[in-house]
Amino acid sequence: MRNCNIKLFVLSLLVVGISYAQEVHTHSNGASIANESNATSGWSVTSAGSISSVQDEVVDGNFSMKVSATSAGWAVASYSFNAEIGEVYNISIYAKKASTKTPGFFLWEGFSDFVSQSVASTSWTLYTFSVTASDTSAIIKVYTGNTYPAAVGDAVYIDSVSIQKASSDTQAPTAPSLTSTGQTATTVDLSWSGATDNVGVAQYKVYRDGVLMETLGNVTSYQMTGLTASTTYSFAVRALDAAGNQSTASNLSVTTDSSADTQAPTAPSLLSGSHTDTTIDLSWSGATDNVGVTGYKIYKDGVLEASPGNVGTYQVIGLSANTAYDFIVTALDGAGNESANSNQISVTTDASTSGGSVSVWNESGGTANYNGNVAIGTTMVPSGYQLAVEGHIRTREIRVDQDVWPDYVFLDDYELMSLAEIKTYIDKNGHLPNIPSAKEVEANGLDLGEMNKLLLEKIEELTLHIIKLKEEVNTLKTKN
Ligand SMILES: [Ca+2]
Ligand SMILES: [Ca+2]
Ligand SMILES: [Ca+2]
Repeated sequence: MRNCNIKLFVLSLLVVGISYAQEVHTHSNGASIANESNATSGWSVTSAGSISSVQDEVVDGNFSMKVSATSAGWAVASYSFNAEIGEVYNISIYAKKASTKTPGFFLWEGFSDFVSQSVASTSWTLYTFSVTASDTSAIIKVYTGNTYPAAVGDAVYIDSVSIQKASSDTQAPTAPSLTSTGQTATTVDLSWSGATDNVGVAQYKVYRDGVLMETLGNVTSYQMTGLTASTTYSFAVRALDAAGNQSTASNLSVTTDSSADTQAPTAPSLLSGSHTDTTIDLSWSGATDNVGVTGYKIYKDGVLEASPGNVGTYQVIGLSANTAYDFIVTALDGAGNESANSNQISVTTDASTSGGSVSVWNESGGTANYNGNVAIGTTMVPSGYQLAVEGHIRTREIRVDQDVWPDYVFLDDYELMSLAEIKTYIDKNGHLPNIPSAKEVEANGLDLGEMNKLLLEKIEELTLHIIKLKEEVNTLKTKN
């Protein structure tokens, strides 16, 4: 046991020792990961700028370094190191921009394959370079902005600078953790995380059943395509650093989906909308499918009524008025799988809008009204009338509005026919003057209001004649 603890202690010393022994960035300053200090030693800056050790923004340790532009011109911080021509160096630097300008790693010297990188984020980001030395003096540079001249206040932070000769990195990354985020009949989505390296993970290799399928950059997901349905595959991913050291493989078995879709959609939820005497509007929602709903079936009273496509509404037509119908809807997928039944709803059509049923009446304030003509016991209403009854009417009172009443008989200028004239008229026509004949009444019926007016007219005329006769009788008595 004691022996074991000693071995572990020695091993941990060895690991730490190897990690930092490879560092070429050996100066003690705020950006050093090996021997950090509150200093900027090893770094120089152009006359237009300044470099300082700061504590307000730190990604590693207690200090970082801030490069700021203090006057017009390029503000550039540089770090030089002795390089071996032809050697590959893995360089990693955390950086974040500290002004509106876009700082970056531009115009490094002494490398044959340097590619610049901008620092576009205000969050700490790790920038990695794998560059080949072409000179014994190599210089890495940080610019406070990408436009000339530098504006006063342009600034960038850097921290945790690592420069390592690739050939000296013998420490492999840790293995990533591999998961599957989904699959179809022919694809599997792979995702991984957690791989770390003393210098930096640079690549991932993806294997299928032990065969290398793809070498990827520093990404964390991959979709494996061209697979066979209902088949179990063994996938593996390894992390690599820039020196080519490979982590152990993380393995994962995934079985692809069946090619035949045998899973029916879920049942939709059915609602009724507006309806008339011959139509009912149905609507439904909520059906889902593992592949996709492609259509619906509508059943009316248990019989298939229609098979619309992938819609959510349907108008059932050609229905009978004032009739109840039951409806059910099912969902279909592209493979023809049919869902369970939706809820059943019962809808009654409106009463007919043609043929004089109650639905043509409107009710307002307890009074039903109708704008057309009404025929009772017959099918027609004569022109000029609005109500016709073929039969008897029994009631307690009928009141007939009258615009003219025969008071005119008693006016001075009323031309009262003499009894002789009346006799002549009766002898000739067989009825009183101004009174309809039996033939006219038989043909046109009797106008109650008009007839009462005429009868009163005749009574008034008769009264005048009686008064006149009385006067004549009195005159004759006097003479005798
Ligand atoms: Ca630091
Ligand atoms: Ca490594
Ligand atoms: Ca399905």
